[in-house]
Amino acid sequence: MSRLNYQTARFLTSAPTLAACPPDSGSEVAFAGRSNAGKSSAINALTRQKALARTSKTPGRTQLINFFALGEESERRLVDLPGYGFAKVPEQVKLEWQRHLSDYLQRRASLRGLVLVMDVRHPLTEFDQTLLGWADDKAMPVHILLTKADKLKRGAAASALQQVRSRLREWEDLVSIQLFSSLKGQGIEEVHARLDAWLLD
Ligand SMILES: Nc1nc2c(ncn2[C@@H]2O[C@H](COP(=O)(O)OP(=O)(O)O)[C@@H](O)[C@H]2O)c(=O)[nH]1
Ligand SMILES: [Mg+2]
Repeated sequence: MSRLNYQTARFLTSAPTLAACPPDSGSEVAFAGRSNAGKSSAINALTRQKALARTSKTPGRTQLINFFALGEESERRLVDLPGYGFAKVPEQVKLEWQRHLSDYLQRRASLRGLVLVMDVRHPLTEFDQTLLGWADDKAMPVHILLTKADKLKRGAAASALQQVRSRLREWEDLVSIQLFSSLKGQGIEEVHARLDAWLLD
């Protein structure tokens, strides 16, 4: 059982830039990942809500930083960051989003940790690695979800996990990694435990 009740998550606000984010007090955990990796589905699974974070088959729709509050107060938050890595967007727009993302990660004082969502079949894209570099610069802990684990057989999923672990061995103080499936509800308790540790610290 998690200590915080993630089912109480509710939409708080959306912000296009760091300046428009809600007050930087309390604590929050941000979810990042390539478009279509399964980030919105993971947030919905973790909060046991069907449509809290919108899921879409069209990548790149979510361009805003979306804030969800746990419980009545707004002092503990989950944050859905804009997805990255989609093709159909002009380079200029991509760069702009990357700047907002980097601003947020570098400057947000209430940020306690980053959940990095990767498709277990396509882990560690170039921008995933860029993000890990930014997190490392700030000594920001990262918890990696290798999601869509249901798409692989058990042995293949386990070996994907081992491979990502070994590639990130030099960062093992800051980075933890697990398998996850929003579809099957696999790995939810493990994420809740990590979120509890960050948000209740
Ligand atoms: N099989 C399977 N499909 C998933 C899982 N998570 C997400 N998807 C699918 O992957 C697509 C992208 O998911 P979405 O959550 O919108 O990705 P986002 O762009 O990262 O927010 C959707 O069609 C989802 O239904 C999962 O754990 N298993
Ligand atoms: Mg999404």
